[in-house]
Amino acid sequence: MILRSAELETVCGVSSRFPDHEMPEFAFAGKSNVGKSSLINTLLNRKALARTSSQPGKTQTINFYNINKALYFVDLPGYGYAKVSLSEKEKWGKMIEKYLHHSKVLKQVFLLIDIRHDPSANDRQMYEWILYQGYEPVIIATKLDKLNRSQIPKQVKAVREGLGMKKDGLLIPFSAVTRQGREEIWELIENSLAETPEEDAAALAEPVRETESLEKKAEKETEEALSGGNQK
Ligand SMILES: Nc1nc2c(ncn2[C@@H]2O[C@H](COP(=O)(O)OP(=O)(O)O)[C@@H](O)[C@H]2O)c(=O)[nH]1
Ligand SMILES: [Mg+2]
Repeated sequence: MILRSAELETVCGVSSRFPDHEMPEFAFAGKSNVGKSSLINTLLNRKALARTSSQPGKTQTINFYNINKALYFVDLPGYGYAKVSLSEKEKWGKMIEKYLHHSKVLKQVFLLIDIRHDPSANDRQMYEWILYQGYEPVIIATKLDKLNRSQIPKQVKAVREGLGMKKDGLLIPFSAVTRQGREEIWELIENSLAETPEEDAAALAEPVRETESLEKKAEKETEEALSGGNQK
């Protein structure tokens, strides 16, 4: 992907309407402080487009980043921050649910899990939720640089098992520090984008065939009418 532009285009609060556009969306979910903003910045080669924070749980918004005027990254609100009230927690839940349920252009959901820790109850709930909405989440195991090489396989296993992932479920270890995993994530996004025109083509093929057959029918009727007329 050649990055030509990236900008934060829309910030949605609880009662905001989500933007209405036809471009494919890729959403990022995960508990606050897991490294969502850092991942988005790394993918976009930007230092601080998505604000990283030392104050987790502050942003309870859904942020839409327009990339190349062709696709969107959607930064979902971080969950699981202990210091927010129950009503705040309900708010993020409703927002995420509303988004997952309503987006018609959402292509892929990435769920971020800190590779150092076993998934929490909130992580599992989020994973199930994404599945329930009909999406197969790709897991990004963040902060890979914080582990020794020898610890990685064990932690990957812990994340997989903790979430109850399917055997063929995708997990990409990632580090915003070393940028490991960046190419793999872009590859997934690009593959997903490449599928779009085919789907569109398939959707378009139907009416085209119909039009053709209608035209043929009209021709045939005209011919019949004409030949009938000649016979008289
Ligand atoms: N070592 C390391 N630190 C990271 C990584 N990703 C994020 N962080 C740090 O973790 C904190 C939270 O990151 P942020 O991207 O704001 O998380 P968010 O709340 O999920 O958006 C910040 O201090 C980041 O610098 C990573 O891959 N490696
Ligand atoms: Mg963030």
